[in-house]
Parts: sequence; structure tokens; C-alpha cells
Amino acid sequence: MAAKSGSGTVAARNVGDEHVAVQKLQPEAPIYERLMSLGAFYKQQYGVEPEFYVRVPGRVNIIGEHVDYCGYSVLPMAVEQSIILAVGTSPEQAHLELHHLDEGKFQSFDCDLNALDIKLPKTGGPAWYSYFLCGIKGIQEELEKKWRPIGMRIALSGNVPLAAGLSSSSALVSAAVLATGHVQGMQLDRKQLASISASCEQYIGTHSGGMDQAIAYLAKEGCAQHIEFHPKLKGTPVTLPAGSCFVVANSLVQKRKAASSDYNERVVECRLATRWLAKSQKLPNWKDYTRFIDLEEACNLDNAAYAQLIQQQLKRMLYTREDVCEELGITEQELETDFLTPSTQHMQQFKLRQRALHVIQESGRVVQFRQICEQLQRRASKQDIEQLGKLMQQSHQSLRELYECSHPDLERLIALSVKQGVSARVTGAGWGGCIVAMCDSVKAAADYVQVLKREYYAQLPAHLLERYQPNDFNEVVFATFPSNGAELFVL
Ligand code: NG1
Ligand code: MG
Repeated sequence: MAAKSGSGTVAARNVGDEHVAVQKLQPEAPIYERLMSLGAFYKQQYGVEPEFYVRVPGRVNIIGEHVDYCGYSVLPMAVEQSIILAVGTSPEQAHLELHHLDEGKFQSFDCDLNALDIKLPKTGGPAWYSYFLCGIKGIQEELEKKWRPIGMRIALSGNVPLAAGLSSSSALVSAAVLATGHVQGMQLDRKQLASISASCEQYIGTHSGGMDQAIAYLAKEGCAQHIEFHPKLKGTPVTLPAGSCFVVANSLVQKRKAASSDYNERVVECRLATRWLAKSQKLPNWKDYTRFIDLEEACNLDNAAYAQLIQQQLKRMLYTREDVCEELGITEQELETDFLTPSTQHMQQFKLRQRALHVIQESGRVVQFRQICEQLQRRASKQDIEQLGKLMQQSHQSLRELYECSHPDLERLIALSVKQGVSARVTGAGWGGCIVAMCDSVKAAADYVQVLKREYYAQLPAHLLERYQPNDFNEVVFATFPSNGAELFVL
């Protein structure tokens, strides 16, 4: 629903300039019980009470997929699920201790903060605590020579589904940034925290665009956010259509982005396509271009002209290494060192046309989506709501066909949605994870959820559902309401 708490439209100022204020935890806060249990666990581990608590939400992206790393805006909202931390300083200097509430699954960890070492194994992806270390490293980099790490004792728990495209990993990194910054006594505003969190995720090996970290800090209860990255980070609240209700359905196909090269391959293809197009425009400094948005600005292209340029200049469905090297005037060695990331050194073929078209058209859909939502605030119309649904469907089709990041199980969920007359799309990076669907009302959402439970979840092999409460499937398919961004609490 657009505004469950009645908070409605937030005043039309830009979100994010403020700090994360320390709030007193009230027993009526929805997060109260979870924080209290985590506090009790903390006390059990360390023998003292935590000094403060951190909450950072996961997110669902309503539209604008695989465009943030090209500089384009996105339209996510924070979900109610979150990573929470109980934090205290350690009597041992520069010593970090981490205990996960789910100890059986997530092994405890400790290390010396003066010797941070984030290991990236060749296969299988990084250990869970590496995401935490990433966040600490973000603060270390920010402080540079002034880094004098204060020891921390942390207890942690999360209910954001893992590897499901709801940004559990970025929520963890962002929570670590916030906790470490606070312990170090730093005065960082929400935008600074978001950009530190976005850039430090590279230490885990993903060259991400910054959407997840931005919404983690800039979210406001009751509305989605239009997040722009260019020329600088900016969040504008967007009120979703009155009565609408967004549903998230987890395909249960796990995709650990950091453990595969698919995501970075797309990033590489976008960079190469940008360079190719920049050259075609005879820009004197064409070798400086790696992001679609910078080229758009330099050539003053509108969305339609940009798509046309792509179709004219990138005619083939597939380019080989030789094609790319010849066009860009580089050697294979230069391709490997200047464009390919450590996990994409193997790439032989590049689908420059398809990737570029997706990004440009998707970026246009985000702008349209926001405009329609704003129009609906002034005058509700059935056609406008239908148009929002169409944009979501087009987004999904483009992700499936041009970006090739769907999965057969996601397609089954989408097909069931279409059958129900519900518009839905894959959300997050894809190749597994979740879809997001827009329903006209809370009642329509409840009916839709019942259909998915019956026709998708009840048909799945039992082992996929082992980790969840038996029978109700409420953890894997649920209506979701825009929640607040990162919070700091004391008792
Ligand atoms: P997921 O995989 O859902 O966390 C990733 C990126 C986003 C964005 C989306 C695709 C990270 C941390 N997040 O999200 O920045 O590019 O894919 O739109 O890499
Ligand atoms: Mg993620």
C-alpha cells in the first residue's frame, strides 16, 4: 500500500542531507522485539549490555534494473525486513568480535582491525563476515591516515532473504559502515554513508552501482524513492498510487552475485558499448567514456535518439574480442587490463547492442514511472495505473530478452502473474531471487498471494523450503510496505 502509516507524501525536499539521529527505542516500535532478543544474545556472548543498535533495511526495486552502474536513476523502496546489529566497544584495543544470532549457520569471527584482510575465494563466494569487513574498510578508507580503530563487539541478525535480490548483502555492508562510523565518533550524513557503503562493496568483488546502499540510507516510511546518481546522489520521495499494494515473491533460486561473473559481465559490456558509441560520435576525448549517462550528456541525446544511435552503431547481436579490440584500437592485453574485471577475464563475446538498448530504454521507463506516480497524486486515473503496469511488464521483457538475467523459475512466477492480470517483473540483479508485482488493492494482493502459494510454492520440492516455517510460505511471498532507511537506537 502506498502509505500504510498515513505518513503520505513527504515534503518535497530532497532526502538524505541529514544525519542518522540516535533514537530512543520505544516498546511500540515494530523492531522492538527483534532488537530485545538480539540484545539478550549479545549479553550472553559478552556479559554486558550493548551500547547501541543499528537497523538497516533490505529493498525492493520497483523499476530501473541494471541501470545504476551506468549512471541512471532507479525507483526502489525499503522493505520491512532488515539486518540488525547490537554494538558495543571492546575492552581489547582494535579487536573485532562478531557473533551471528543464527550461530549454527554463520560461524563466529574475530580479527585485529589493524590488519583487515578480506579474502575472496576463487569459488563459492566470500564468507558472510567478509561483507561486514567491507563496511569497516569503507570507514578506514574514509579516515585514511586518521584511522585508529576502536575495538567492537557485535551481535547480528537478519531476516532479509539471502541471495534473493532484496539486497541482504548491501544491508549488511551498510550496517557495518554505520556501526563503525558511529563507534569512531564520525559525523556522516546519510548521503556520505550511502556513498561510502557503495564504493566499499568493491572489496567483495562486485562493481555495483549504488542503488542498494542509497535506498538503505535515504528511504522514508510510506513512499518509494526516485534515486538519482548523476550529477550527484539525490533521493526524491515518490508516493505510490493510492491503494496499490506491492508483493514480493521469492523464486527460491539463489543467486550469489559475488560468487559468479554474470553481473560483472554486464557491467563490462556496458562500459565497452559506451566507449564504442563515444568513438562513433567522434568525440575528441572518446577514450574517457565508460558510462552511458556521460555520453548522453556530452552528445545531448534524448532517450529516443540514444536508442536510435545504438541501433545504428551497434548492428550485430554478438561481438568477438577481435571486433572490440579492432574498433577501440586496443590490444587483447589492454582489453583485459583496462576493461575486464578479475572475474570476467574469460569473456570472449560481447552483446553490446542488446545490453545498451536495455539500459537506455529502462532508464526512460524509470522517468515515466515517476511522472505517472506524480500525476496520480493530482488526479487518479485508471489508464495511468495501467500504464505503470505496462512499464513493469516491458521492464521484465527487456531483462529477459536483452539483458538475459531471468531464470525459468522466475518465468513461471511471471506467467502465473500474467494469468492473474497482475503486472510483475524480476527485481534486483536477477538470474534467480525475487519478482515484484503491483496489485490494485490489498484484497487483490491477498488473492494473488494465495494463487502463488497454491500454484508455485506448494509444488516446490520440500528441500527448498526447509529453512522456512512449514506450510504458510509467508516468508517467501508477501505484501510489502515502504519502510524507513537506516536507524540507530539506544535503550
Ligand atoms: P542485487 O543483486 O539485487 O543486490 C544488484 C546491484 C544493484 C543493481 C542491481 C540491478 C549490488 C550490491 N547491487 O542488486 O546496484 O545494479 O543489481 O539493478 O551489486
Ligand atoms: Mg546484493
